[in-house]
Amino acid sequence: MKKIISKMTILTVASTLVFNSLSAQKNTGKIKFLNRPLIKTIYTADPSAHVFNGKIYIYPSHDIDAGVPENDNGDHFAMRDYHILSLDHIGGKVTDNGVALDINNIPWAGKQLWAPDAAFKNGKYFLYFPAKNKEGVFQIGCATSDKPAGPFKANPHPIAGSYSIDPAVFVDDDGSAYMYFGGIWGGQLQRWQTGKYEANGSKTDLHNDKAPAISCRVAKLDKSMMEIDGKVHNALIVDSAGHELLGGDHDRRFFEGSWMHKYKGKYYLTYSTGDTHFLAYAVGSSPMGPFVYAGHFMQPVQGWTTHHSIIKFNNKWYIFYHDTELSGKTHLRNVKVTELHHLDNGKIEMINTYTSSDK
Ligand code: FUB
Repeated sequence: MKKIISKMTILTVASTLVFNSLSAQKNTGKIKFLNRPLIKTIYTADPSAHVFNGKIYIYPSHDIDAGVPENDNGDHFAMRDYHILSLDHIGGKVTDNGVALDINNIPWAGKQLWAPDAAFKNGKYFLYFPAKNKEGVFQIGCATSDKPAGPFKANPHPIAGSYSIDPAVFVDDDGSAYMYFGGIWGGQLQRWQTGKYEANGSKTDLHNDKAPAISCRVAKLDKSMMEIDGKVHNALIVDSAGHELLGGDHDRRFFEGSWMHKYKGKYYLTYSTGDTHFLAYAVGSSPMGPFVYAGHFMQPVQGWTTHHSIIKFNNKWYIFYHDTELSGKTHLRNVKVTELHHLDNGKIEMINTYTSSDK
């Protein structure tokens, strides 16, 4: 127990030091944010971006101050609806397309509409979203529309076999669709280790240092795009020797917020390391994994952690992410975008979301 507490203390102190040093640098005017918020009229987070009909659509969480006290489980992230943003090109005007889906119109959902994603197939748009059901257990729902910005109509039940949070749907070149999902701690993934929800299961999975880290889940979607086809698998992240990353490997292990993109025939699984605040990536030859850990590609942002997506638009790659520039509060975030660079050796260039004003 002592060991756990001291480890947590070290982690907390380390992240506080990073945060404080960034704040100090900001206060002295030495560094600036690399990018400005894409929209300032509402708080937005967890931006899942897609290119539909030549336009960029962003499917974010819509952060609100719901008056729920902050706690360890993230109950203060009490979002109630989704707004979809759109823009014609990077740097162009960002449109808030209004409410696309409200929690009152999701029959099974109780609370907390967290990070969504979207996909398009056979003339239909699909919105995938996590919410706590009426029993307080996160599951993933699907809603459909004939327009990319909605409004979306929710299916009456969550996707059978889905659980936890942060769905990211990837449609491969052959039309096969895969859903990556899961997040530990407040996202409850650690409570699904037996295949059933263990209400009294581990709170975080941050203390099983010697066991393989709980990994992101991946499942193939069926032709309807609204159901899982077959089994849910672990998207294994291994080191260069083929060993699964361990729970105590906080700098590299999966925590939440996965995304998939394909580059030069390889599958790049990108994700947040959570309590150590990095974005990391692992590369595989199949969308189901395993994925070999390849490094970090984004430094910590202002806020507790970030959540991202990656798209190719007009032959350039972009990453959408969030920080807390507008509010300074962890639950009131704002989405941003910056260019992402793939290097010739298959690596992704590191992004620092702060920039020196001297540059
Ligand atoms: O927005 C709520 C949660 O915070 C998301 O589901 C996580 O990825 C984190 O960004």
